[in-house]
Amino acid sequence: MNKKTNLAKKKTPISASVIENSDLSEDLYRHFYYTLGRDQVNKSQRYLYQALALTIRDRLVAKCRATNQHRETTPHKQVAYLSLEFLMGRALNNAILNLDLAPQVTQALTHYGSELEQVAAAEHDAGLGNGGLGRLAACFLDSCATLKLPVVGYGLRYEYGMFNQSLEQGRQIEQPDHWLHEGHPWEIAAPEQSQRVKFFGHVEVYKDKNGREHRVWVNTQDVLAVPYDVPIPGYRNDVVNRLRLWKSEATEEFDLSEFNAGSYPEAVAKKNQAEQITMVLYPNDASENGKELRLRQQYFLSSATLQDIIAKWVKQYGEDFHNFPKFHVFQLNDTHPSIAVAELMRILLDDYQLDWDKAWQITSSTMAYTNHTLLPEALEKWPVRLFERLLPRLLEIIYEINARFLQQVATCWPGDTQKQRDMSLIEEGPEPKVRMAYLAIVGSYSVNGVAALHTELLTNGLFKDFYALWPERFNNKTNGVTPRRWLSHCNPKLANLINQQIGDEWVSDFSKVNALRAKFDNKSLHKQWQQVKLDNKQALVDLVKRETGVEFDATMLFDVQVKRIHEYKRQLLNILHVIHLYERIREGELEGFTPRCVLFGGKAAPGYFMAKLTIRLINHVADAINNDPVAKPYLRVAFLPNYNVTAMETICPATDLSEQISTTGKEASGTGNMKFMMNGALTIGTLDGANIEISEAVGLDNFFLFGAKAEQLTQIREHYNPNEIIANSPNLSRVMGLLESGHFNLFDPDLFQPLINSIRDNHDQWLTAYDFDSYVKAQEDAAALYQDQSAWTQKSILNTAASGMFSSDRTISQYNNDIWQVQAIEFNKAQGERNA
Ligand code: 26W
Repeated sequence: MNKKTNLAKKKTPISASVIENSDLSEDLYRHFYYTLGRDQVNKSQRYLYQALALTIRDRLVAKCRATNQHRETTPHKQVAYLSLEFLMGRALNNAILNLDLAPQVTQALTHYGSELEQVAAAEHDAGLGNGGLGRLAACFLDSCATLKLPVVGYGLRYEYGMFNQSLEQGRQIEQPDHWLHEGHPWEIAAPEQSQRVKFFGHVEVYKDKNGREHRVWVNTQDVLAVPYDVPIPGYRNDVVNRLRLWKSEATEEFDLSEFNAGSYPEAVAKKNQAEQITMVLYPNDASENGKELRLRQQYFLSSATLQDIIAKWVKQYGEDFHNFPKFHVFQLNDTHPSIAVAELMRILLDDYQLDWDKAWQITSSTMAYTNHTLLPEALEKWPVRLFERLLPRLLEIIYEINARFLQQVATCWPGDTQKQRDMSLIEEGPEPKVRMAYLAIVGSYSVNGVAALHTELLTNGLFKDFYALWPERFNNKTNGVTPRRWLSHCNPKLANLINQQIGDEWVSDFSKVNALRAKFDNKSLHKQWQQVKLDNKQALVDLVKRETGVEFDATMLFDVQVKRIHEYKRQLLNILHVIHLYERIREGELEGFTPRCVLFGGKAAPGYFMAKLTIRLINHVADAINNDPVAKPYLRVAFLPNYNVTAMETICPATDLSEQISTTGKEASGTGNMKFMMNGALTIGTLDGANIEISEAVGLDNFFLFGAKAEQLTQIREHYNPNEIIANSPNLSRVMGLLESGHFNLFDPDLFQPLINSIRDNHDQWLTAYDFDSYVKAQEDAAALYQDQSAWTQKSILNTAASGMFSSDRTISQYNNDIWQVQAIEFNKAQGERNA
């Protein structure tokens, strides 16, 4: 439909004749006209989006019910994926893709003079996560539904998700993300399945008539957990799984008792306190802040989820838990929900009177733990004192788990008291703390890392004593991402081109993308491949212009680093390289110079000074370069504000060069690296996390490798002398010279001194100076290759072709084969439709 008819239609009230069209059109009309009470599409497209979402939701609900009914009639094992974060992004297009409704939706929207793209843009991202860990959970849910596995996601329904980032004079400003403000059409509340979660109080001991001792947690302040279910559609397979998000509310009697006592304001205050629990997502990525509210969130999620599942069990099987491990697995997404280990013990011991050994056997054969980070500052430790006050009964249970565990340690290493101290769940010191990772390991039958190197570093380093004790518990599950969102949806032009070349089976069996490999040298494919990239780059040019005012040029090399801002991810190294390119331009060293646009994006934790300063440096450097007419033909730099899932959907299809430059040994896996690779970017990267597996899959000829190797690190750190390295490197000296001259901070002399000092510090953990020269060399190789477009395109195709193993479908199959062992449902279409 052309623009003119669009406008003409927009003014016309929607006529009842719409009802005569297909079912979907009728439903859309009904929701728009009756559910929402609208009769005109106004400029914002908001109501049309809501009506469309409700229309699609109807279809999801029908399939979800059919999926549930099928599962309820055939007893089966199920997985609960517990995560404090689910970074879902937008849901509309994903549902349309997975349900194969695009033609009908497009048709239905013509009656409103609208296009899907505009309507979809009205959806707020569900930003219930910080970064990698939360987005991984979202990709996993898509894969579980696509593989028809009975997996339910359990998380928190934060009122405020990840903050919105804007920039003021190059500084990050955080704004609250009230994403529920206009309602969330995808969720369905199930208040009848609410659970009570206990806090505070104390433990009383009594003996029953048989003389058996019982412990009861009394005088607690209870909070209600109300579930909201979000449907998760599989890819064109009629399966719809669920994500259950808990919202905290005050219990009724709480209000009443206070109210009756004449203390209305106090009652309201307590209500607020209860509702605070799920008010806001903590915006910390990789450093824990020890806030009490965070522990409350963790316990709230764990307790509500376990009670929910146990209540269903008891309803179906009574209080016999004998077979419970045959039917349930709890996968813990990092240590954040690891209090679940102690909570399941509490429920079995206190609520159902199981003896310790039986309860422990059940707990330790149903819990499985995934570790996502090696950074010591990210390892959660909660003060014993806090536990004692907030969760007194849980602390008792943790002490008992520890006492029994330390017996095992003593048996294994007789007389080695140091070993007992090292492995204890309780860290000694002036402020004793509970080590949550150790609790998770001791209580789980499986412990996994998220990339080969990461798992190796866990078993040889961080968790080596536990590995010595229980080697069979440890396993690797290299991360993956869903090719539905990260290729089919976000890059439809490339997806179509791939379909033309090798058919479309890759969408649900991504190993098939390997068939592209045979065509890497096909000249007519090259042309089309380049055209797709150019179109995608133009879309990013528009986004960057709109959001930052900076003009990118789609014919230049697009060099992109988007991820959380953290010292270990080394955005600083990248900006030093940008300064190096700028120096070359200023000095006229332009031989073989490949013009490039460098894009940065990412949020810094609000309290992370160095990360925030790095954002300022990037913006100051970008300003200097973008305002220098000499640089314009060669170099443009932008920092895209508010990087999120939706932004990545435009960024990764348009990227030529993917920056994965963390200090070796620090990035557990990375998943952005996989999204870029699928979309045909080449990677410049260190041998860190999943980069290693990426470089092996595509071959080192098709990957720009640089930097220190993991096995060299100890030695490098021992004698590290960055000042000497700088002095011996003409390029780095020149870069540091410009930076230290104040060129980028003329009105604020010492502004960037902390960053400069960190580079020059002998104890710089991130080894920025060490890797600089080899980084520049790898960048030169990339730049030179880009000038040979045919050679570049070959490698681009080879990258997509080799990305088959980085589908989260592969990852989830491995979780299922090695850890969960649940059955895919055999669901015939006819049955699904009948039930619907
Ligand atoms: C308690 C504060 C806190 C918050 C978040 C500590 C740690 C985290 C996460 C573990 C950080 C995170 O997202 N880790 C990332 O997980 C991804 C998925 O496995 C990996 O790809 C990334 O390498 C890893 O940094």
